[in-house]
Amino acid sequence: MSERTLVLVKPDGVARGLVGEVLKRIETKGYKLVALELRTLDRATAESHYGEHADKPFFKDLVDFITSAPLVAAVIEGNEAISGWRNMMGATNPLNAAQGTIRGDLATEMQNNVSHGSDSPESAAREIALFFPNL
Ligand code: IDP
Ligand code: MG
Repeated sequence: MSERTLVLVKPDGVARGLVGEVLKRIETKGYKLVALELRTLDRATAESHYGEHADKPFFKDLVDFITSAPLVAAVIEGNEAISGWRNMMGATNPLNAAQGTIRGDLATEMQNNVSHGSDSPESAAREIALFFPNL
């Protein structure tokens, strides 16, 4: 079933020049880009985006990180895009992410793991509306 999901190339990925690498994987896989923007997040948007983690010990550092520099936000569309993109990213901790995945190939640290993807249809709808309210 065709669905949409939110993709972020996080500030570490943008700073390291990995936007092209990530977008190339998305396009080569066969997903369609339906929105794409370079943006520096404000704190309120970041705290809303990561609201499910508000009580975690890493929350403040995570919000500091995600607002620290520009990121790339995108919406991609395709068959089973939510789980498909999660599979392409690999495990949250790059040390556990398989080779061949974005985090497995391109990252070494849990926080600075290059990319984000929505984890369910509900979070995809919420996150897409947060980043691209006009979509
Ligand atoms: P996900 O990005 O794979 O969905 P989540 O558990 O939703 O993983 O965590 C959101 C983001 O918060 C992660 O991608 C990572 O950047 C950061 N994060 C998660 N757990 C930790 C941790 O234990 N220490 C530091 N940062 C973390
Ligand atoms: Mg998550």
